[in-house]
Order: sequence, then structure tokens, then C-alpha cells
Amino acid sequence: MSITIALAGNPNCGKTTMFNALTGSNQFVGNWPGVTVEKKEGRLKGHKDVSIMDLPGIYSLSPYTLEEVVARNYLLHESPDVILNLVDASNIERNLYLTTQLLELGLPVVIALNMMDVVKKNGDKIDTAKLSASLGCPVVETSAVRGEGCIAAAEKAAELARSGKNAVPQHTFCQSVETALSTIGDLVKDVVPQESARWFAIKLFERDEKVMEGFTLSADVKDRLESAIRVCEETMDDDSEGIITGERYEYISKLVGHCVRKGKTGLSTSD
Ligand code: BGO
Repeated sequence: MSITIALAGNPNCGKTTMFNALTGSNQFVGNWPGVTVEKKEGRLKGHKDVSIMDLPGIYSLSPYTLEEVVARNYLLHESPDVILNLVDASNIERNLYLTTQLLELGLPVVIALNMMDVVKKNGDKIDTAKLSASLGCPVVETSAVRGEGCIAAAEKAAELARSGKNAVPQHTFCQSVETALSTIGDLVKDVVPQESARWFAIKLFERDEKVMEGFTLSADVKDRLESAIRVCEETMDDDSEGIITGERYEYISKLVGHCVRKGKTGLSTSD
């Protein structure tokens, strides 16, 4: 079975370095259809049947930049077999914001916890087993610049894809949001793919216009959807997008508090 691994991560997390370590000179560069965003694809070294698709560096799966739209359209419509999510471990809190969204897509996900050399140099400790259990996906430590752990992370991703085990997101929002998501999920269950139903429900809750445009919903369904969102917004006294963003950050902050122990220097690659 041939496997396609989608490489996803924030800008500057080390994705180019990782992509080169994984593919060597075996890569093809072009543009994503219709846009001037670079598209890179290559074969995993030593594995003729595993290809790596490098996605644009993004902070979120929102619809606000060309890169985000290209990346999410690829993940939703081209069905890669697995996502290899590169996380800059020295900026873990910021990077996990994208991770929480990738986990909701219903695809298998492996996290490559990159820049581990920086983390170790700073004297920080990350409990990767706890992080993996908390997020619901495997975590592999890497240092792309040293070539450490890269192939192992990609091989883990290929193995997970072959096993067919999708990520099971462990994060839930507060009761009021979950009630709205459940109502929205029921309203659109016949038109959204089952495996990515949670991601779609969240995007519809956020009134993501690009997602909304992708469906032909009756006026009655649209009204019921809007009223489910409004009830939650009134309860929470915030707009729906702000509610989701706020809860994601709160969740990530707690998660990092449980899994990361800071050393003395507190430096990251962005310092
Ligand atoms: C420069 N560890 C460390 N320490 N650095 C890493 C690692 C790692 O595991 N992985 C990548 N880097 P990209 P995106 C640089 O270019 O792959 C470094 O945007 C410099 N350049 O070497 O480009 C990598 O594709 C001058 O650093 O990331 C690169 O995701 C001084 O992280 C940077 C210091 O990697 C971004 C670093 C002129």
C-alpha cells in the first residue's frame, strides 16, 4: 500500500529542514493549482512507496490566508493517509494551537516534536508520553537540523497510516459549546464526511464562510444553525470564533503546564 504523508506545521518550525532530511534530492517543486504558493513533494528515503507532501507553513486552519486555505483544502479534499505535524518544541504552546485543529480532521496524526536539541540545551523537560496520551496521537522527538529522529517520525506516520488508526481528539469544549456542536452536527450529518464531522461542526459554529459556501443548506437548516450559535454566544457573552479560540488556548495552556517543565534559561528559537 503506497502512503502519502502530509507534512504540516507553523512557519519556522523546521519544516524545510525536515522535508530535506526525509527526501534528500528526491523532490519535485511546483505551485499549488491556481495560486503562487510553493508545492513540494518527495519520496521518503529508503521507502519507494511513501511520498511526502510539504504543506505551506500555517498557524491555524482558519480561512484568512491563502496558505491556510491551500493547506486545509488539501487535507480535506485530497485525503492524505496521515498527517506528520511538525511542532517547534521550544515554542510548544504557540505550535499546539494548529495541532488541536489538525487532530479534529479525523485523519491519523503523528507529532514530530522538533527542536528538541534547543529544549534540552535550555534544560527544559517535556514528558512526551504524557503529551501523546493527552493529545491522543503518537509523539516522536526530532532535531531536524541534526537529522535526528526524522526518518523514525516519518516511518511511525507510515505505520500508523497502514494500521488505519485515526487520531481521537481528547479535547472537548465547555458544555454550552458542545451542545451547539452537537446540534450543528445533527443538522449537517448527511452532507459532511463522517470522519471530519467534528472539524466541520466547529467551522460552521465559527461561521467560516468558505466552509459554509461548500454546502447547499436549506434556509430552515441555516436558521437552526444560526440559532444554535446565538444561544451559545449569549450564554458565553462572546462571539463564536472568540469562544473557540479562547477555549483552545486555555486547554493548551493547561496541557503545557502538565507536560513541560521549564529549565533555567527559558530561551526559544524565537528569542
Ligand atoms: C536557520 N533544531 C535547531 N536548533 N534548529 C532547527 C531545527 C532543529 O531541530 N530544525 C530546523 N532548525 P526551516 P520552516 C538559521 O535558517 O526548516 C532551524 O520555515 C539561520 N539561517 O536551520 O527553514 C533551521 O521551513 C541562521 O534556521 O523552517 C532554520 O518551517 C541562524 O530553524 C530554522 C540560525 O527552519 C527554520 C538559524 C540563516
